[in-house]
Order: sequence, then structure tokens, then C-alpha cells
Amino acid sequence: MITILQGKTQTVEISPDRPTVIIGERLNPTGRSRLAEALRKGDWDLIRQEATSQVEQGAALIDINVGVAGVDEVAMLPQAVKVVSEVVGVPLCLDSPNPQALEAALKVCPGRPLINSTTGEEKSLTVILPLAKKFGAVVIALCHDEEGIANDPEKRFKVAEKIVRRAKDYGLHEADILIDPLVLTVGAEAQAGVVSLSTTSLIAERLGLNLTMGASNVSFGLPNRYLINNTFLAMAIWCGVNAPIVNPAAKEIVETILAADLLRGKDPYAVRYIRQCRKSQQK
Ligand code: THG
Repeated sequence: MITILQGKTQTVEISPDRPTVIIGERLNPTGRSRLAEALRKGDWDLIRQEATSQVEQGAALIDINVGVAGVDEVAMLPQAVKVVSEVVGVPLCLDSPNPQALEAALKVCPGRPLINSTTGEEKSLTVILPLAKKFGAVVIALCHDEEGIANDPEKRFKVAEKIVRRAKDYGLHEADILIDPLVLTVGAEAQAGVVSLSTTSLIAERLGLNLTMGASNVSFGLPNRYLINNTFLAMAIWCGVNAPIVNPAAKEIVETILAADLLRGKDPYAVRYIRQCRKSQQK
């Protein structure tokens, strides 16, 4: 299964046989008041900087989320897409629950972006899947539906299966979908990590699909978040996640991902791992 994404100048392939691909999470105002403020003011400097630095640090795609109170996403998301594609050539991941904002962004987005996301809910499927088809985009499928987020991996798996079935009805292919098993914080629910990882394994083993996840969600509210995030990421990669949404500037995260790829047999002679270790020594 090869999922192909395109930016203004760069192409990215996501596949179980290939190295893990980082989707940079930092263009997201959640928990970041400076970025929220910049978006409210329409000050694009910080946005440009975050886009460029994430690519320098190893992001192969950039997630763009402009969800701030007081910001009109339908106007703002396409603007952010334009600004970001002026400074980086990588494919973009359009992150919004608002279909109008997604459509406005898709109209101006170069290449073949990711739509983040559809759920298994009818109101989402019937709007987002046709958008993906119309614009030739790839879509992220979140494993929840009208009944909410299940604690049972088999139930989450069924939601994934349903979204894939519905996507095919709209003329999309399996390679046009990235499944997100969903990640909640382990600070609130002891089994949260296990459920996400088990769901990941079910999807990878039974469907062979490519997988993303907002891995940093796992550590919300806990100290030394990087430690939990990195440990979780290594486990998630083992289970089949191959395009996580993470902060590439976080401590040792790129090294952790490369170590996980190495241990999973995806880095012959440790070429990529060694190259990264040299690069981080030079800093
Ligand atoms: N699945 C999909 N998309 C997603 C998520 C997901 N998009 C949003 C989110 N979850 C992934 N992105 C983030 C972005 C930031 C943080 C976590 C996940 C985060 N931010 C810090 C905070 O809120 O405390 C602030 C970071 C900083 O100051 O640098 O943790 O699950 N498909």
C-alpha cells in the first residue's frame, strides 16, 4: 500500500515498507498563545518560521490548524495554506473540522494534500469523502462515529472498516486513506495507550493500510512529556503507524523514530540512523 502525497515541489510516499514519515504538528494554536495571537492578528511571520523550521528538523509534511476562538477558519485556512506553500515545498495536511474551511483550502492548495479529517459519522462521511474525491486528496479517517470514541479496539477497527467501505463507494482507493486509531491521554485513562496501539495492530495486520496518529496527545497533562511521547511513538511504529503527527523539534524525537525504524528492519546498515546522529552532534 503506497500513499502518494504532493506538495508544491516535493513528493512523499507513505508505505509500510518505507521509513516513517513525520507530519509536523506545530502549526496548531492549541496550547500555544503566541501562535493563537499571531493568527488573530494575521501576523504570518511566526507561521512562516514554524513551517520552515519543522521541515529543517525533519517534517515531510506540515499539518495546518488555525482553530482559534475569534478566527474565521473559512477565510484563514486558505490564507495559511498560501503563506506556508510560499516557504516550503512539502505536502500539506489541512487540519479542520469545518468542511467549508477545508474546501476553501483545497481550492488554493498545491499538489495532493491530506485532509485531516473525516470521522465515521454520517454527517462527516457524506461531506468529506466527496471533497477528497473532487480534489484528488488523501483523507485521514478517525476511528470514532456517532457513538463516540470506543474503548474497545475491535469497535474502533469496525469504524475504520466502515470508513474504508464508504470511501470506496465514493470512488476512493485504500491508498487514498490514512487511518488514525485516535490517541487520548494516559493521564486520564490507564488503558488509553493500549487501546490505540491494539487498534493500530488490528488495522495494520488485517487491512494493511497506512496509519497516522496525533501521538503527543498521549502525554497531555503529564511531566516530561517528551519521554512518554518518544516511548509511545516507538511502540506505535512497531505496531504499524508510519505517518505520525508530532513535533519534530521535540527532544530526541527524530532519533527515536529512526531508532524504531532501524529496529523494525526499515533502515539497512543503519544509514539513516547514523546520518541523523552525526547531524545532531554538529548542533
Ligand atoms: N489526530 C489527527 N489530527 C490531529 C490530532 C490527532 N491534529 C491535532 C492534534 N491531534 C495533533 N497535534 C498536536 C499539536 C500540539 C500538541 C499536541 C498535538 C501539544 N501542544 C502543546 C500543548 O498543548 O500543551 C503545546 C506545544 C508547544 O508549546 O510547543 O501538545 O490526534 N488526525
